[in-house]
Amino acid sequence: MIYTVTLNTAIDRVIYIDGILSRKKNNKVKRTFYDIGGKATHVSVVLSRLRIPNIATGFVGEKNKEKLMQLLEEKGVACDFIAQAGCPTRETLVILDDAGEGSFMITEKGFSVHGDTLEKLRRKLSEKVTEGDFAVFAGSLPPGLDGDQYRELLQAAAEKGGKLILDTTGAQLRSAIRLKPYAIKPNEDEFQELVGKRLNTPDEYASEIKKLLQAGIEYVIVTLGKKGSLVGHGDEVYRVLPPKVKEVNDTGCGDVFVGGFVAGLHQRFPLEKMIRFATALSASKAEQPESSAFSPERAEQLEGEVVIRRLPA
Ligand code: TA6
Repeated sequence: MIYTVTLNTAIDRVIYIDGILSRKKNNKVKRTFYDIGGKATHVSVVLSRLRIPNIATGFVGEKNKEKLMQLLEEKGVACDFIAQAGCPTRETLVILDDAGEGSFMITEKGFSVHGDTLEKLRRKLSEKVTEGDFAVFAGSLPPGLDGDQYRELLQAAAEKGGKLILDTTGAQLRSAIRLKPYAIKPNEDEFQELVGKRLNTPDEYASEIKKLLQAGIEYVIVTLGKKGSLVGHGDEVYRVLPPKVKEVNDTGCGDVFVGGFVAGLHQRFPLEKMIRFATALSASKAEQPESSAFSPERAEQLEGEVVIRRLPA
């Protein structure tokens, strides 16, 4: 089974502005709608669409829980969240305008998780995640959850042989590294923060990625936004260039990449196929207006346009 764990779930409110978003002006809304927010939930959306069994878990605020559950249900996601009474799930504003330069994402902090809520999730992960399972932890931590508590949750998911796939940042990524996760997916800033230095060339990235591979992490993936990614596995690091697409909404592209990667692992794709699949799926996401939408059919057309080069060149 694949478990996706979103500790700070969200409901995205996507707002399309007529014209260019400007200060000191009445910016008119062209179109607005709600979508699934929170990063690991998006991984579940990808897996569910591809008919790969998975369970989305994590924390939700009881107050507006039904709204998020309904959105997830519409996308066929099986949910098993821990709800905390008296709290709302946070809302994320995703604002797009006609500039075509990407979204503005404005996130709330989310609700503070109580000790008993945390313990319920720890126990669930400890009981459910077993040998051969994947546990995908993605997104920010809610307020009140510290690095040690985060590590306890990871340990609970890994104690019976569950493989950890992490899309996280800062101190929690640093402390999680000690648990030798199966895969990590920082973006370029997060990766530079992790290794504690500025990296200027793909070869400089490759040499730091190799150190982490040698330390026992199976896959080290550094996403570079529109510029693609760097993928390290075994003794090799690859520079991956994505296909060119007309970007409509970039929010969630990284999440869809992780979804494609996990789907590839589940289907035991060879590395090159897995990279092409995840990259093309993520590119197909950028063409869609919603946060959680993508197109497997379009991805199939785009796979051949993904360029993969071994590093150092
Ligand atoms: O990657 C997009 C997204 O998953 C949005 O749907 C949004 O809710 C946000 O990221 C949450 O990110 P955070 O890092 O705050 O957990």
